[in-house]
Amino acid sequence: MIFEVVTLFPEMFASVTSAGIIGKAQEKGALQVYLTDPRSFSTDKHRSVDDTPYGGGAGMVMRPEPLVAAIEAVEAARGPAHKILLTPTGAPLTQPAVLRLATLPRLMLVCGRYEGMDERVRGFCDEELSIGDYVLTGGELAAMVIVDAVARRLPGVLGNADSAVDESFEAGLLEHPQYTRPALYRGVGVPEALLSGNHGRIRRWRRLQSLLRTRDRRPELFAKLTLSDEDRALLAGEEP
Ligand code: 21W
Repeated sequence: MIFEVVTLFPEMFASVTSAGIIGKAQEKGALQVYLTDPRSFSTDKHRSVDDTPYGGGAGMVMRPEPLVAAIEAVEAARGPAHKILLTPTGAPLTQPAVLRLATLPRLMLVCGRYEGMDERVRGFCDEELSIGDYVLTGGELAAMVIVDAVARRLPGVLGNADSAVDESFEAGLLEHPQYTRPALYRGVGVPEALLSGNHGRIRRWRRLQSLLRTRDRRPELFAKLTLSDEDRALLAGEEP
């Protein structure tokens, strides 16, 4: 997978590209991240990338020309990409969207700064994504979230032990609780089922914990689940 990031702050991406699992995956050749600064495509003498908004008001708006020139130069140099505009008004990122993006050969992540970007840039992108309902200072952290979430779904990025871990989240459930040693920590023990050595009992305990957590903490996810007969029996056994 090739990630193309268009950003005024390419140095922000060092943390993603040089550290941890994603850094390793890049060294192994499982993914590549190219960074392109639209400021290099600004043609005025001050290399400006923003301007005041038509109609007035506070703040600055990113000019369309340097951004679109950067998008076009990236595709001319390395080939067509699926182009994602990062914007607070985009569709919220979900794990199904992450899985869909992980099937594509080349993703372009177009980041804005200032108070937003000229509306006409939208027409040059294939979709618009947000990472949630809170306000960031730019699209860079959102782009890094997408690189991280998509990269860990690529073959050869995670070890086999890790790759099954989010199956329950991808099935619309929250994870069950986990414990490691010591068996007694500051007066708090480990649930007896996990110490039982009975694999069937452990699996049922974990399934029930996932169901209960989802029901209590994320009722909107729980409402979307199709419960199996076993799920209903587990929940019925739990409740008086
Ligand atoms: C913050 C851009 C506020 C635009 C009238 C019209 C990308 C982001 C961003 C930013 C505004 C994402 C205005 C979750 C985010 C991002 C910077 C609004 C004022 N007035 N996901 N527009 N949250 N944020 N501009 O902030 O670019 S994905």
